[in-house]
Amino acid sequence: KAKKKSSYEIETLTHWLLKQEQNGVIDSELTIVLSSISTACKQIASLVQRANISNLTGVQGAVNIQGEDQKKLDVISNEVFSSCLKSSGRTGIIASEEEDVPVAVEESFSGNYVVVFDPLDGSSNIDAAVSTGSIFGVYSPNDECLADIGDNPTLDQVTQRCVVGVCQPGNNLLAAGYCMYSSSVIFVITVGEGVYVFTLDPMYGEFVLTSEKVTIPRSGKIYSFNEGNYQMWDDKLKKYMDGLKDPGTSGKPYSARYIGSLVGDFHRTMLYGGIYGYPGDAKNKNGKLRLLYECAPMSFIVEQAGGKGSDGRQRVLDILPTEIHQRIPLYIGSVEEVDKVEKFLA
Ligand code: AHM
Ligand code: MG
Repeated sequence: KAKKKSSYEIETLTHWLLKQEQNGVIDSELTIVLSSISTACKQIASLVQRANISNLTGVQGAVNIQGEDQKKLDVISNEVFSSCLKSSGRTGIIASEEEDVPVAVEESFSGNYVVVFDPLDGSSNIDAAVSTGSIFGVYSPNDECLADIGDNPTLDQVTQRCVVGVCQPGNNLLAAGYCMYSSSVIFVITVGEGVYVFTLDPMYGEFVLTSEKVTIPRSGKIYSFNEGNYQMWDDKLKKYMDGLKDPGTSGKPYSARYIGSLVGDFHRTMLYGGIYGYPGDAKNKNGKLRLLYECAPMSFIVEQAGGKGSDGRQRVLDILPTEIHQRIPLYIGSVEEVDKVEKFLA
């Protein structure tokens, strides 16, 4: 007979991670890396929540390597993430959307894991207190990463080794997740055995398990694209989009939902079904989203939930990055919806 669960019984993220370790799904080093990521997310959640009060809205005045204005909170969140990971002592290389190149964690603290992250995605929403998020992925070091480069390598050699270490296909991801800063703070994670959702309990200050083995509906009539770019799209894509708005025999067109924050738009898509897309267009052939920090981790998560992530032609997780800030078109969500757009684009 199954033991009745007490209504006071909760499962925290820390407990869940330890259970994964006990079951041999992750090792103790990865447990520490993931736990330090969750600490960074808690810290960013509180910074985001108080941004207007502590004067952390607005731009920093700097432009990142990708030519984008950095917000004050982009810069601070990057520091929070980096320092949590460095002090975990289990990370060897970290690569961030906000840094020019991946960095090797100093010898004295370093471990082996390679962590890629976008510390504050969708930060254009911050000043209006609309949802944002952090996205992360964790890889094992590849052979190139561990290659001997002598006792006194130059900074260039170290950087080069980091770049090669980070440029792995999403297929190699050991863990990926995101944290959404919204009406509640939601931490979503996969270690390759399904998708688990935790909610930050403001009373306990802990992430508490709220859904396990989440699955995305096979289809869903919600689309999430920035249609402002429509005129710059390829004709095939325009045709697909026009079709979604055609009520057809069912009498109901698809609904449009677009926050402009990948984490929020993705989270809704995973729960309700449908499709999120950021296509390439006449101006930006590969769209906007980054393979390493955004597309690959999200594709790992969606596949773990039974969905699909594609660049329109191939599976995102099969793409080998050739440069760290590489962008790709992204179509992600319910299997049938992603299949449908692929058919149009073929
Ligand atoms: P960011 O990493 O600079 O914040 O940009 C990524 C964001 C995504 O969260 C979102 O899906 C997309 O950019 C929105 O772009 P657009 O404003 O072009 O629709
Ligand atoms: Mg981003």
